Amino acid sequence: MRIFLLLVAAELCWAQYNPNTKSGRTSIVHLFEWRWADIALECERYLAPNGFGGVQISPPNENIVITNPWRPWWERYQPISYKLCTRSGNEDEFRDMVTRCNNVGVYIYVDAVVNHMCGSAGGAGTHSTCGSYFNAGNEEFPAVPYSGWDFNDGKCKTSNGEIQDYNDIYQVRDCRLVSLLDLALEKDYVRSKIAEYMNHLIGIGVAGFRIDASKHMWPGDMKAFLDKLNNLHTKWFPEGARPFIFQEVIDLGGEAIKASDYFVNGRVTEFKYGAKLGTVIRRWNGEKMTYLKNWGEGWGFMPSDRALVFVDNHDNQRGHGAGGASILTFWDPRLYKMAVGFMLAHPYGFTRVMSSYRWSRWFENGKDVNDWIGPPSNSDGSTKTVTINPDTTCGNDWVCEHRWRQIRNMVIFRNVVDGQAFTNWWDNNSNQVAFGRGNKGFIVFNNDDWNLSETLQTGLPAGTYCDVISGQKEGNSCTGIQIQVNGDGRAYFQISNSAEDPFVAIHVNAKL
Ligand code: QV4
Ligand code: CA
Repeated sequence: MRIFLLLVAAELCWAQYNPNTKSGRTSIVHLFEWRWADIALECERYLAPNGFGGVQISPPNENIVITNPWRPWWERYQPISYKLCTRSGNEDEFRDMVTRCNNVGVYIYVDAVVNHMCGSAGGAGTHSTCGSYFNAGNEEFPAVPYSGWDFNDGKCKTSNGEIQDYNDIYQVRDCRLVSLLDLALEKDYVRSKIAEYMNHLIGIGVAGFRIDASKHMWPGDMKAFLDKLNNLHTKWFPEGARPFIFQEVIDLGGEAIKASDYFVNGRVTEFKYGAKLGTVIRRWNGEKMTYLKNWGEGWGFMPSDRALVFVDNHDNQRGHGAGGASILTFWDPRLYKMAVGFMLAHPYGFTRVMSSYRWSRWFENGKDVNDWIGPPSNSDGSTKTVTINPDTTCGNDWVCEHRWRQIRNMVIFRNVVDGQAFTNWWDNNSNQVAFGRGNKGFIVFNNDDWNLSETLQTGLPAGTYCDVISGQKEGNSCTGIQIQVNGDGRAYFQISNSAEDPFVAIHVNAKL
């Protein structure tokens, strides 16, 4: 009995920090702006067979339609109601996606935009993705319904009602973020409406939430609506399972609001991770890969079991949000693959892979003036489907980083080494480094301007392994480089600094 109670207690403690992914699946992918119908197919044809644990989706609730500029991606961060009706699809398509993904063990994580509704200059009318009437000037959203009483106007003390100073925690929580009408989350009515929306999603079968703009909500107000959430659907999840919560709080240090203020509610996005890793891989500011030896808490990051980590996200890959110029994205594919490879090999944090679309960047004075461009779309504004080319890459300008061989194979690597210690670190005091994960996997990087040629202790059993970066194991052979691990666990590695991908990764499931 006592042991049983202890187990129950352990389970409950883990609660909202537990991603709820199927055992042995350790990463999720953000399918930014994808249609629900395409996500359902992707779960079945690609994500499940390749060991992805879940999908972060774009906000599923009704949003304002913006035509100047033409249908920017960011219109989806301006809610009009909690009806499931967007460019990604309607409620039927949403339900079909959740059911089909869940049935193959790939779970859905919803981007919940609950700090605010649309911008103050949003106008009045039915220019919304489901045609619901609203009046931004009067703060009327009858499809929820919210009215003027449900917003923070009285509470905000700045001259124009906007956040002006990020060091004033009252402004950041009670004033408007870029004019977005700020909900009065201290009201039980507002909390209940938000919980009702989230419980509707839980009832359909989602596994958790990214909570947008968490920095702009009081942790206690968030706790109040999170405490109203139901347990997950028992068709797919264990009895008593709690929704996974990860809060978007950008804390690069130096602000009054800290990521740790939010640990009570769930995990938090660790924005230092991608900003620093980009700096190291780019070798800016005298950084070198040798310094990654104590990556993680050693770099001043939050505790690993509170962190949601990523190399780039939908904001900072186009200059929104935070992180700055160091952020690596698909636009720098060679360095990007190394960064994502490092992230997926390293035990720190719960990992999210980004999957983007291409847009025509246009820099003026160092800023991309096309950072607003929405997903690949038809002339009527509808989002284009994700087509799949014969070589498994995506068409219609969908980048599908998660389908790049190097990234997909590292998602599998992370699953294989799950739970194994960080071991056998080696470095050349510059930008050649290597490390293992117990006796399951080993990875070697050469980010220097000269060749790497080393015999290293891998910790792996003797045998012939397929490098999963230059190729992989197919049948009983390797499509890329082979690595011979000797009886003493040592293996010889040779990586040219001009290799297409200057890193090598081996694991026990890719052994001949
Ligand atoms: C503009 C001016 C205002 C002015 C207003 C008048 O900036 O000062 O009062 O016009 O109409 C868009 C426009 C923005 C515009 C605003 C309101 O870009 O110029 O205001 O709409 O019309 C995304 C985009 C934003 C976009 C927003 C809403 O990034 O550019 O604003 O969606 O459409 C901080 C936060 C963090 C946030 C990050 C971007 O702490 O929480 O900024 N990140 C999340 C999301 C992000 C999203 C939001 C929050 C808002 O990841 O994608 O913003 O939901 O760091
Ligand atoms: Ca707020």
